[in-house]
Amino acid sequence: MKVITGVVGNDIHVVANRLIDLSLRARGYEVFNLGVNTHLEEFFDAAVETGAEVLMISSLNGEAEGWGREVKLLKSRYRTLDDLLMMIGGNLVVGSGRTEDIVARYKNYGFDIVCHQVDLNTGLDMLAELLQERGLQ
Ligand code: B12
Repeated sequence: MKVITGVVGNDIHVVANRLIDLSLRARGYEVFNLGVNTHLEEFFDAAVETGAEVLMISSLNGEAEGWGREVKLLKSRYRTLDDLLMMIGGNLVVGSGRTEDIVARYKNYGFDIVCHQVDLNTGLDMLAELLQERGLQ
């Protein structure tokens, strides 16, 4: 199972990105890590190029809030990405907010799994569960 990962926008927090890379590999995924400072289009380009099944985005400084709004529009330009499982985690707003509201907002942007301030292993368990539900693992 191929996974694209990276940190969206002008976000340089790299530690979680390294942990995500290592943890995904330890769980047997094939990882394409785009690193920090990655723009949304670059994630979709990489998904097309690699044929990845999962896109796992991090945002630590919270700026994903701004990028999130563009997900549906951008994704609709890539006809081959209809089945791409979209996941996002980290600190998903600047400042604070109610987790239920934040999760609902990002689901509306088009993400299948939203992990606002959820630890990595819990998030990876959620991914495994959804892949199993969809008969992909
Ligand atoms: C180290 C650090 C920095 C370093 C980064 C060094 C580097 N190259 O990585 C420096 C000093 C450069 C920095 C800069 C800034 N930072 Co900073 N930084 C931190 C700090 C102290 C630790 C981050 C870290 O590495 N944690 C360790 C990792 C392992 O934990 P984590 O990042 O939380 O990730 C865990 C989970 O979130 C989860 N996770 C992450 N991504 C994903 C994705 C998925 C799919 C899943 C399931 C889980 C998941 O997994 C990880 C392990 O469980 C945090 C505060 C904190 N205590 O968290 C602030 C923090 C992230 N920074 C913050 C801010 C605001 C900034 C600056 C904007 C400050 C400024 N005014 O300049 C700049 C941003 C610059 C930029 N362009 O992005 C804020 C963000 C606030 C927000 N979202 O509202 C924080 C939360 C501090 C705060 N409380 O205000 N920062």
